[in-house]
Amino acid sequence: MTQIQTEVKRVEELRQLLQRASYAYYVLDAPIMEDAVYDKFYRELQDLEIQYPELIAPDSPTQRVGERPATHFTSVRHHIPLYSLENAFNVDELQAWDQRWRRQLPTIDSVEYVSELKIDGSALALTYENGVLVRGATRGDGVAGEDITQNVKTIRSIPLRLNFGAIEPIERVEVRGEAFLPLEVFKQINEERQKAGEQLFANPRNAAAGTLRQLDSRIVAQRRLDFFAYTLHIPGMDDASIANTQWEALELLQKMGFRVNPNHKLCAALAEVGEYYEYWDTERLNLPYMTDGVVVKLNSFKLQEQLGFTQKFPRWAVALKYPAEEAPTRVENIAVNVGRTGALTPLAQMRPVQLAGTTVSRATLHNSDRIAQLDIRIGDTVIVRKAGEIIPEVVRVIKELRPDDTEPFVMPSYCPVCGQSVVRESGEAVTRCVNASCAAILKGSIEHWVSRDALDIKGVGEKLVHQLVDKGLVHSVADLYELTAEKLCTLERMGQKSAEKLVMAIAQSKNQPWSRVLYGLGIRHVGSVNAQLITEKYPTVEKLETAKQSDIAGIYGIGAEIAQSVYQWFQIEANQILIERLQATGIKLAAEETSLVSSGEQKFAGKTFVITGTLPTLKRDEAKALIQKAGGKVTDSVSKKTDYLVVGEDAGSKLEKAQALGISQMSEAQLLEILAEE
Ligand code: 0OX
Repeated sequence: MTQIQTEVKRVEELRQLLQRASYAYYVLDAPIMEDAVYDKFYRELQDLEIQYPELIAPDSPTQRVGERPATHFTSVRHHIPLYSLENAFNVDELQAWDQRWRRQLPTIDSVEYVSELKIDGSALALTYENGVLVRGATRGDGVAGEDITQNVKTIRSIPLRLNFGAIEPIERVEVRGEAFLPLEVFKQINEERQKAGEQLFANPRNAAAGTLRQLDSRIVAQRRLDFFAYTLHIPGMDDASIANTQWEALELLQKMGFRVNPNHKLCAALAEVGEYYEYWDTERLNLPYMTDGVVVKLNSFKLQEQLGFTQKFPRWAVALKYPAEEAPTRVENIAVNVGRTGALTPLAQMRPVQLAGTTVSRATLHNSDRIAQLDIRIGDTVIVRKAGEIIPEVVRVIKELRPDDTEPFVMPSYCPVCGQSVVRESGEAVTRCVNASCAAILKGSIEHWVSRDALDIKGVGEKLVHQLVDKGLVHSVADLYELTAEKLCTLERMGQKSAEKLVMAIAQSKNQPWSRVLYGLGIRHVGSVNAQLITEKYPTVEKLETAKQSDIAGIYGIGAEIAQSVYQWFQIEANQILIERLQATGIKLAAEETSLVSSGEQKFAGKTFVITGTLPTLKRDEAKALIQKAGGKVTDSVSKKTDYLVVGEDAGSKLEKAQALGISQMSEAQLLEILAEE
């Protein structure tokens, strides 16, 4: 075997191995390989693909990491339309559906039904050609959706290549299913968004749909979307008897490598469907994902075919929905909270009401636009919903029950905490207090500074922060470092020992890395991930303070909005003074280790690179610096000594020369991916 033949074989071997390991992990939930072992094989495959870019295939496990942002999604017509489902809201309506289809086929007596949980996510249509995923599309209007293939490829439980082990290879396979965000991931995303001062997703469905429509698939890759398959279309499936029933189709989907929700049930009579519905009404609250009903399908494909479709729905299926978790209650007051970013958030204080097993007495009203849109007033009877079973919100007002003397809500013109005028910038929904010394903003920013992902100061909680601010002991986070045990002892219920412990904990936080400090400053849009990206590029505060906005925006993963926010923060004099004070306390405002290479390993040691053409996000100097940080050398001209050519747009003679010399090429995305790998 020649060298290249051996490498081709190895690439194929590695892909199969990684594919099997990934399937075991993400679909079967039964890992067969240690993470470190997986990573080693993954790296080996990646290295081979860098060396032989011609071997990169669309179904390679390395293709799941996302690509550089798309400018838009193209519209694609579905090969087979995606129908929606008719709804039934109780067992009577389920029976009505059953009678309706029976009228059309009066000779049919007993039938089998398949009951499936109705996953509350976003429907996807996947196309496989010769076993390889070639397209992933959103539902859209059912006839045409958006091509989101790059995003779909980042979902680990969606196979990039079908396992045809069980059946004959098929030219084209269409699979439909539901992409969803596990509740835990949803919660985590919202926590991060809250910390970064960004608008929260109302529920996991919106978060999943929003994620799928992200133009930057690298962000999608981080969001850990999951997928349950439920429909299999194979042209000619009926006569080839690949599957004759929905039950068999679900089995086949599983064999092909898809994750199928394990809670489906074959029911011999409608009464069994009813029992299934009752059972899951409460049981579903223990599942790690959202469900909003049961989908009931006639099992036989022959019957499905005979019944066909109405304009909108299949006649052979129905969604038996659970009642939405909504309840009426009365708004007793509308309070206005001020958060650490100064944002004024109206909050409905309501007569307590039971919702999804918990008592709800407060609901966010988001902002004044939302209140105006719904016209919520004190005294109104409203419908509250526990969106995503997590954040209660007001859905609508029952105007018929409005008392006579109500007034429309008006957002205060002054901050309810400090009394200073508030501002609402044009185009923004949020009204803000911009008084840097507002006690609410101060309390919020100190709570953020001491929080787990920031300076992580144990023992300093919300209550203590309030006491410190109210007593005038702390006017800025820098003041924390001037607290003494004596000063702390003046607080209610604070003993000498606890006070000393606190002073120690605060002092220890000076050892936290620069990235945490930057995150702790609470700059809008700078969550902990962004803070890391920024501090990798700007290893000292001096460099960041003097950076141009456009340079910050050029950081991989950081957009214009974040860059503007960072840039503006450092222009404010009070913030510059804060930085000086922090510097004086000995807090780390510089990175100790400045490498993007997290393990500190010199990935490109001994390798020579040439960069050609315009790279999509990095400037030439930035790419050079990254390569050098990883131990690589960057030269200007291509020669036999060049190991890799990093290729951008409009590459000219260097590319030709590299091709002639058989030198490996890589894109900016590949370069960054290798550098970012643990
Ligand atoms: C779900 C779900 C949605 C088949 C023909 C019309 C609806 N959200 O979990 N749809 C379907 O089936 C299609 N099944 C499901 N389980």
